[in-house]
Amino acid sequence: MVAFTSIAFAATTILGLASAAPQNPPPTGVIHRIFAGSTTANNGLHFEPENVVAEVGDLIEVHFLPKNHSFAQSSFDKPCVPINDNAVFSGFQFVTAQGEAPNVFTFTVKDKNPFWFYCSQTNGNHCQNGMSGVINQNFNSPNTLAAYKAKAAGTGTSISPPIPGNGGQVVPNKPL
Ligand SMILES: *[C@@H]1O[C@H](CO)[C@@H](O)[C@H](O)[C@H]1NC(C)=O
Ligand SMILES: [Cu+2]
Repeated sequence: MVAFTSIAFAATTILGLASAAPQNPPPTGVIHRIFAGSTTANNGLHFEPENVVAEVGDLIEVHFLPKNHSFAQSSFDKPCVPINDNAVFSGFQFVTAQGEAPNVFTFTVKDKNPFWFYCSQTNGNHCQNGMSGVINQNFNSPNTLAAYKAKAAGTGTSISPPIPGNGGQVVPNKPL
């Protein structure tokens, strides 16, 4: 029942995306939930999970916990800044005082390349303080998440990508 609902939800979401963004790969129906924020880890400056392995066509669904977080795409080489002007970016529209924000940010995995992400909140320097993660890290490469975080710790102010909501969709957070 739960699985069926998830798949139906994913199919609906992807169909919605398909008309807006025809370059999306066929959906697998698999959803990876990433929680931005934490009630326990690293004073809340944490993505859980922060190291995700996903297939092309899988859906990433970012849920937001308290504080004012975002989900933004960077490169490995330059943590805490957008990978380019077209970086995936949730925007800051998921502020919640308690529990999960009413909406989630979703996007489809388009390839198997490492996808580095960070929270671009400058109030408290979330990225410099460890709020980052990766989808499809190359485990044979020295470009590890630990290396990214170490580099992030030494960077200056974070920068948000230019287009809030870019590369994904803001949809209601449906209970499982
Ligand atoms: C959330 O953070 C962003 C970026 O720092 C800021 O522009 C926005 O006003 C904040 N929203 C709230 C409700 O605090
Ligand atoms: Cu944050």
